[in-house]
Amino acid sequence: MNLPLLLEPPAIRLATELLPQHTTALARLARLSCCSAVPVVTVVGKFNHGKSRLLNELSACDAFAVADRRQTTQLAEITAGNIQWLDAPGLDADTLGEDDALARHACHVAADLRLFVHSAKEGELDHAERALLQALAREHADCGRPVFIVLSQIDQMADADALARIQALLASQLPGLPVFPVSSVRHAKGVQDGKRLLVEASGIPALQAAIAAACAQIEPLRTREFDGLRTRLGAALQDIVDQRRAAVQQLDAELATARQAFITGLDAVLLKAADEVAVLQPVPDDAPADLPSSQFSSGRSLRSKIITGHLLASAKINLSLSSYLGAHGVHALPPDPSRAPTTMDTVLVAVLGISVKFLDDLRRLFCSNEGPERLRREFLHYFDVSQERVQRLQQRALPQRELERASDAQSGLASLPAPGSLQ
Ligand SMILES: Nc1nc2c(ncn2[C@@H]2O[C@H](COP(=O)(O)OP(=O)(O)OP(=O)(O)O)[C@@H](O)[C@H]2O)c(=O)[nH]1
Ligand SMILES: [Mg+2]
Repeated sequence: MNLPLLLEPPAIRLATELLPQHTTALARLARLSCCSAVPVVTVVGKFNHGKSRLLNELSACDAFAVADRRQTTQLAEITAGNIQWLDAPGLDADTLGEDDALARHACHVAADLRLFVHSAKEGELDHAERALLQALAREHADCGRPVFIVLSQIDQMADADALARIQALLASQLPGLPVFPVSSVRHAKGVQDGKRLLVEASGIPALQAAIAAACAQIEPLRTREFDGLRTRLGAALQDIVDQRRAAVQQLDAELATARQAFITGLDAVLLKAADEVAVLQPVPDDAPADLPSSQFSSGRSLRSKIITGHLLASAKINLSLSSYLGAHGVHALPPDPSRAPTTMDTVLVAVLGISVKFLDDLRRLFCSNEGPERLRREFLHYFDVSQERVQRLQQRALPQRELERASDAQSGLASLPAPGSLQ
């Protein structure tokens, strides 16, 4: 049997992209949402510790291959006694290949009840076993999914004391998980020879009774696990929503502050320009500039002085406005394919140039109510569409998008069908 190809609900796919560290928990949640009524019991543990043989005894079918070497390398399953029994490939600390992925899927995603098998004759758990068992124990503590420790091959122990020692060791290493000492060999022999006491002494009936009790509770167990997982994963998505919302709010605040600072500074520049224009004198009509200087020297020089004053004021205003705009990232008009690139200087000269010759225009532009209002509106628009500003808005789009995706995933998880509702 290979990994089952289940169609994942879109919310699970989305949540997995956002929470890759919770891929297995999300796969389990999806599985719980559409699982069949039959409870799934999986054996896991190191190879050669007697998992397949134990399943043969528990299921009363000789369906699983047993050998004195690394045997099970694919998932094997049968349904017997209204239980789906899954035989996972033995874990091997030395190989982290596909077998381990299959074993992990079988015990973390597919199983309702996990039997962690450890051969009593091996003594203490090794590092890989401890890590696996701790992961299983965490899942049990978080969401109530049961884990039984099965101490297998107890007939191989020298005496009862040796068995008691290893049992006590396991209980101290993993308090809270039930430990079942069993011997599949004794059980098989007891059944074959009709020896009830040997069957009892094999520990298998006690394990079967505990499995049956857990399976009788499968619906509330699955519901509890489903609710627990959904709450935990929903909280992880909420963290993303909160973080991205804070990032978006921070960027919004920065954008608003920068815009307000631009407006305030621009108003100051426009006010200063208004002051410059306010003191300019009108060009006198009675002193034409083109008459010979000998006759009208005083009038001509006054007129040209006034015009020069207008030009200077205009150039000064132009300079202060363009350097203010440049300092705020408004260097050019936004690109428009229909016309040649337009720099801000060109615009300023165009806007202010017309007015240079006519003081009335200059005054309308800077000293009226509407003129500065129009300039403010136009320059603010150029500020809003300037390259730097647009780039900052794009930076905001990324957390905003993630925020929306996390909210979508949250509502998707909230509307997943509960276990049993699709049967
Ligand atoms: N003495 C004794 N031998 C056992 C017992 N259970 C299993 N064995 C033997 O241990 C060896 C391995 O058993 P398997 O059930 O194939 O072990 P496994 O854990 O499934 O191994 P992999 O499939 O390789 O992961 C076989 O030779 C079994 O006959 C037991 O309770 N007592
Ligand atoms: Mg096996």
